[in-house]
Amino acid sequence: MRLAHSLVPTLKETPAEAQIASHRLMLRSGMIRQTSAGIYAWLPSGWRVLQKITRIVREEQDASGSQEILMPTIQSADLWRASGRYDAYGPEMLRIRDRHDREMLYGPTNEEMITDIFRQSVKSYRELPQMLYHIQWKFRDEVRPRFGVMRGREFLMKDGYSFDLSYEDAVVSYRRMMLAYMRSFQRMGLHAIPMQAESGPIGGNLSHEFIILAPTGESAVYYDAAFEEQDWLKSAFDYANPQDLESFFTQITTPYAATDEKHDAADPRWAGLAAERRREGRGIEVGHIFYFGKKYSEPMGLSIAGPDGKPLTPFMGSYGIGVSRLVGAIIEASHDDAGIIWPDSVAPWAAAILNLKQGDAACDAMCEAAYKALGAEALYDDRPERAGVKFADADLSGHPWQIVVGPRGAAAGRVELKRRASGERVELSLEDALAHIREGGLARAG
Ligand code: P5A
Repeated sequence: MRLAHSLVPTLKETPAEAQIASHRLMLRSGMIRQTSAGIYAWLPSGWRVLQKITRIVREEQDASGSQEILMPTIQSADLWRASGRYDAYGPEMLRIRDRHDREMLYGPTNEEMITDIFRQSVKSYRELPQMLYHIQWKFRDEVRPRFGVMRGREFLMKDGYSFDLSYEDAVVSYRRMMLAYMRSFQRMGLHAIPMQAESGPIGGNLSHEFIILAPTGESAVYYDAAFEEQDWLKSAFDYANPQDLESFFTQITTPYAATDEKHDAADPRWAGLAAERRREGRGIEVGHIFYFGKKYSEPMGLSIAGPDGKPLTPFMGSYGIGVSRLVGAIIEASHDDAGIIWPDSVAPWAAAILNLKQGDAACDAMCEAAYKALGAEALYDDRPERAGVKFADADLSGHPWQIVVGPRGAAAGRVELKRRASGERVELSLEDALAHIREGGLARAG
């Protein structure tokens, strides 16, 4: 993308309303703009990050065997009456009336809707197990929307739902999702910890939150130091193998980790832990999974024919990832005083090309060549701005690589390549710079 004619409205000043780094940096780097309290428009760079996160989530969901669908944002109140949650959900639900005075709502989650779709179409035990997901906007009229996209009113969620014939099978589905979640977060450069959690308004008795440690996180958390040391994904686990899933689940849930609502100082795994291995901190909840058995399938009359012809009520679970919240969480985990430091996998563009002297024939030619070679993964800063402004904006926006083209270097056929994360810079030919970006490291530069 050429920056001169793009909507990337960076700000020099720190917006007064932003209390935490990610919110500040998202506003300052022009990723989002608030349109109402807790409701945001995603501008080009923010939207690109959101799409990259979405793509990772989708790839891991598909790999785990979950089927992608798309359900509407608007739901009928009747569905929620059938499950008994319509009144229980309270003022967080945005209730709407259509022109026929029918009660509708903007979905805060989709357990009822998916159960309804399932009960209309699935009739036999032979069709189970199944797992379905969608990536769709949700609305929760939060009392205190804050921290930008971290606690918005409208936000993007990946929500998945599992249907199984028995409790044992449902546990396998739950573990499969836990593995898919850990792989997704790892690909985004995040270190997530699955913690025993309360199930709240979703219900059920087995629940884990996926927490990214950050001092600005909203949840207080307690965990074993093992989570700072071990790479739980170092062995290969196969989604299709229940023993693999069990072994993964056992390894990752054996050390103690709990959010404050579930924290139990008397739990032997905590009480018996050496003081220097106990960790207390704060974290951001980027995902939450639930097993709730027949909580929705029973009251909503989801019944299928079992092997003996008798009706059978499926055991269900639901699985959520805060896709838009992740944008903020990744920034909380990866920034410095100058701005964002994007992990390569979710950066809006792999590289920024900084033309330090717009109009200089050698600079322009070299920048155009770089832009052509990198295609959609490049942001070309072709604005008629001073070099200092371009440097500051590139650091603020966090592009993993910067290709800096100045008149002296360009005349000699050289560019400067900067790695945002380490600050390392080297001068080399454009070809070598492009090769380093493609190979993903300055380490091999020589
Ligand atoms: C699981 C999927 C559910 O809603 N039903 C379908 C279950 N779980 S949850 O924990 O309530 O939400 C899932 C994830 O969504 C993110 N999230 C939010 N993100 C931004 N702003 C909000 N107001 C917000 N509320 C929830 C969290 O990451 C949460 O883990």
